[in-house]
Amino acid sequence: MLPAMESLILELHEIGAVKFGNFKLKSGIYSPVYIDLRLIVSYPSLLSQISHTLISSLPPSTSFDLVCGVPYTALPIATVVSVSTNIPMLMRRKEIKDYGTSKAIEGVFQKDQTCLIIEDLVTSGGSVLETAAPLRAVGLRVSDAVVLIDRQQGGRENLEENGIRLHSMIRLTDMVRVLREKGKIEEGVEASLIRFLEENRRVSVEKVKGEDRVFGFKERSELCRNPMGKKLFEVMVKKETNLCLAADVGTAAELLDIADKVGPEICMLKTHVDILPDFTSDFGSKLRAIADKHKFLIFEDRKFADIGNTVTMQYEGGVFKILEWADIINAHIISGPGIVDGLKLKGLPRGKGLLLLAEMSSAGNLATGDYTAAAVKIAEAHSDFVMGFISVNPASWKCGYVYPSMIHATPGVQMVKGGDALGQQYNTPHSVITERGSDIIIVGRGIIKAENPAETAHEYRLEGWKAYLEKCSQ
Ligand code: 5BU
Repeated sequence: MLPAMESLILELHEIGAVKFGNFKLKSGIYSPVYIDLRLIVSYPSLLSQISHTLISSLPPSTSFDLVCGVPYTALPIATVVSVSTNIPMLMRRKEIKDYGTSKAIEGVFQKDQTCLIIEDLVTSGGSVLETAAPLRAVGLRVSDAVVLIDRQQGGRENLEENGIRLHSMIRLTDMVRVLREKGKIEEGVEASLIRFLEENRRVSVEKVKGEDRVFGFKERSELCRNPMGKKLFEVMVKKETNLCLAADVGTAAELLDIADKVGPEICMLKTHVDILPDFTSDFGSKLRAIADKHKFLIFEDRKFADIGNTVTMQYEGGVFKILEWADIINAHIISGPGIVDGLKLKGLPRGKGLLLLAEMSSAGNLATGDYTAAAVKIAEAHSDFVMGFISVNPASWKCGYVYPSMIHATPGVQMVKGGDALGQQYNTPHSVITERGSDIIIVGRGIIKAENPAETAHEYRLEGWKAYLEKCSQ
């Protein structure tokens, strides 16, 4: 260990930032060590020393355009780093109170810039993730975090799983060893700390993963870069519905009729325009008028799958001219990210949004595991146009953190779990929203085959919204 690091540890102990005893932590467990780095603001030369050492302890290959401290304790550290390196800083708001005007991230930045997160102390890594989420949601890249003290309780692993490398200046075990060597603590204290770390090796990953649950639709709309995603969240909040009708009826006339009847209950209406035998070129404008009347968005479930150049023509041209009337479309990622570039070329200038098929509801489908993770990667790289996913069980995704700005819409929903004769699999609204972690229920035959579709849609709407509120209150 460098002498400078040793003197830093001694100084932290000296000012009482590191205490030994038996302390009850927030999680309820007892720890033999307690670290409170809020004190460092009272010791300017120590603060300056910490900030300089933090930056110089980073591997030379780490490059970044901006720094952001995790509120609150790391804010002064980040400020000193910013001033001394002349690298601009951003601030993350801890609470967004006024959703209309407040921003989650304060400061000047451009999409795709890289932001280094600065933190004082890492236990589970949850606070770093809470700061990484809104940074990533506004289009910044977050791949590294630097911390003064790593408590070695799983933070490094949890962050790694979420695509963030943790660089720590001081590990708790090294700190305690130095203090013991310098005669500041007894041998027994070091031994009890090592025992404590062995027994509490990994602080709840579940909690870290569940951190995004605190974001409600309102706050998530603030984080959206895609204008249609933002609008969908706003419609959901305003109308208090997360129901999408899959309007798979026999004719265009029937579709317009059911759209008008069910319109007040839904946030989105999903079409398969190529199944309508009486489609005419005024279909789009007629459906648009109904959508405007009842304030829902139109989602054409076209499932584009070709190369970028072809999908631009399929989106804009042909008989259906989907670009003219659909607010939202979806696409497979089987052909690679070029499909998103192609659709974006036409859709983004007109404020449209894209859902990527990360999963499917049918039995035996191949959109699983690495395929799903690849969809998430592509979506995050195009978060100006991709507003979310067709998902089935996002709570089970192994790819780690997914931007809270991304909306999950799930087909295969009926009041009773089951399936049809052709491989469709149904889950209930409650399970889809709470256990499976989705946002929107997409219901087709459960509503259109009902005796009274409008009444049944109302029931689905209540079920879906109740489940959303339940999830928020957890
Ligand atoms: P249902 O009648 O609720 O089973 O209709 C489901 C609708 O969702 C239907 O239009 C399908 O084309 C659509 N769907 C789906 O069921 N599963 C998927 O994985 C995708 C879309 Br993507």
